[in-house]
Amino acid sequence: ASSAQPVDHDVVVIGAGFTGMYALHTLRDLDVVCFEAGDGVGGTWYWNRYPGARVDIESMQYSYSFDDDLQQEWRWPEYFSPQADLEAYANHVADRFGLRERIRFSTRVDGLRFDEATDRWHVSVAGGAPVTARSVIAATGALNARNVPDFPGFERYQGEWHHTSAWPRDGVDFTGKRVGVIGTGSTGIQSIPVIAAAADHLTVFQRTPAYTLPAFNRPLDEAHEQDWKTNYRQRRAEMRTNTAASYRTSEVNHGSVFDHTPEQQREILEQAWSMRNGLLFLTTFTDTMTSLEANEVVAEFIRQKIRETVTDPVVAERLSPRTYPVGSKRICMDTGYYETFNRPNVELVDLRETPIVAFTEHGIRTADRDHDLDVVVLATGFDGVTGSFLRLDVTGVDGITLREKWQHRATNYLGLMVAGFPNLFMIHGPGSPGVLSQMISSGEWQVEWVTRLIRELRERGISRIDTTPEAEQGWGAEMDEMAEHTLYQYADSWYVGANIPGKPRQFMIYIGGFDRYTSRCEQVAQDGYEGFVLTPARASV
Ligand code: NA7
Repeated sequence: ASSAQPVDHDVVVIGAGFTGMYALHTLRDLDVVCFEAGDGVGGTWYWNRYPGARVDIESMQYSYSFDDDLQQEWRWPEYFSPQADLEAYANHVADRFGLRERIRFSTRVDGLRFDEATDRWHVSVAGGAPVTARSVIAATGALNARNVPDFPGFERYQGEWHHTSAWPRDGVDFTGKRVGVIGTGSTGIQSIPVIAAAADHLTVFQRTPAYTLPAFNRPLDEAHEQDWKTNYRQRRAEMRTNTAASYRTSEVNHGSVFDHTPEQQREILEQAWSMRNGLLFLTTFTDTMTSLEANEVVAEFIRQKIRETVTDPVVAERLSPRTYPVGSKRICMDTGYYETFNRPNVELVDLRETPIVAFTEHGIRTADRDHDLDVVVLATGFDGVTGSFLRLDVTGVDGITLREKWQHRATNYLGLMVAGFPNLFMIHGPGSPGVLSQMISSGEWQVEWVTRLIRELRERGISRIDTTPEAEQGWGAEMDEMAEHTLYQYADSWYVGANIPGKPRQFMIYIGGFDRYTSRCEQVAQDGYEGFVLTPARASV
């Protein structure tokens, strides 16, 4: 064969994280190749190896459900797994199901172009030969494109710096060092206590305080493990039919906040506080995420906890979120976060009072003074939900790029496809429940829906599936309608793209619940893929 002719595959999977690996497994009888930018599997749990990185959903449920032997045999050492255990699990799955030979590691996809003559995607990769494929599954992750803010003078800084999602494999030695952490989202909140314990001095640069709950992490006890293993079948089934694809360990729905006296509210919230589940904490009362007054009761409960924990009242007040409802930014789960601010070597800088003016050669200059720092840690998050897809540099029908198409809004249908980009399926993309669900289970579900469709198209001789602008409009209206009735729109979070300068503001996540989402998608499939246009393959010449 001529070397100019790219090798053709049935499917290209982009990303060997949890959903990409499952797509490979599900399509094991087809010709599938997976491109992975990292040199190992695990995706989010490969990249985010910063100190204290840990999942905030219990591991017995934040794991694959597709293979009963796997879930019976695998042992999670801790209730909430640290990054290393999740990465080890990903490696075990890759070996156990023979996925590795179809993954090309250290290979970043840097271009996708749809060829309308052949109904195939041309996939180009950095430093490698391009390939073609009928379908592409972009399993690139909702939190993958890292955000390195454009700080004035950043290039002048002579010290060491790391973004938390590009952490050196061998770690960073903080001994005897003056360290600065910028960012107090989930990542900052997990890393700050660990860095504080290792560093000589830690300065935390906080722009917006977060609401965080104690994780109460501990080694997984055998009784709890056995309880799960005995009941896995039924619990997994239950998870597939609830709002967050996650298992409720106890009855948490107590009606409206205002059905209760202040004493009762406090008692119920105390119980929910110790439940170790942030997503479910927000559903303790039915109106926490729909009424500002109800939300304030829950928010004030957390502020009271901060005041009880942090000894300096000025610091406690700075740590207390007041500008947005609890839950409208991702709620965090921490291990000793507020306690860390009682340490003598930890200092909190409130960037609302004293903003960062610039980086200097030796550190960070805020409005009031210079902070000399040996190491700066950027816990500044991601260009969430859309960033990883845009980075692929996608060109669809009529030469329209995804960047152009999404300039004003990340339109899509069912969170799975974008009109004008046929045969390209997104997992955890905008319009899907993604980060408001337990993502391994909701990812499994999306992969199953997509791979079933890919098979069906093959059997029916369909070479092209696309959605329509009308279908996108309908889905967009449905998304907006649902978001309007919630408090999520009130925070400048990555949920709405507000953390990235110039990004269009839009609530990107399907908020109607995982259960409603899955029944909508099932209905669409049953109705012969309503909202999609299926084109049969042209007779070959
Ligand atoms: P997040 O939650 O987006 O947090 C990023 C943090 O960095 C947040 O506190 C930001 O403050 C701060 N930030 C971002 N840019 C700047 C600049 N320019 N100056 C100062 N501070 C800044 O990212 P994470 O990695 O913590 O968590 C991402 C998700 O991973 C999380 O939600 C979980 O689902 C898992 P801001 O709030 O924007 O004022």
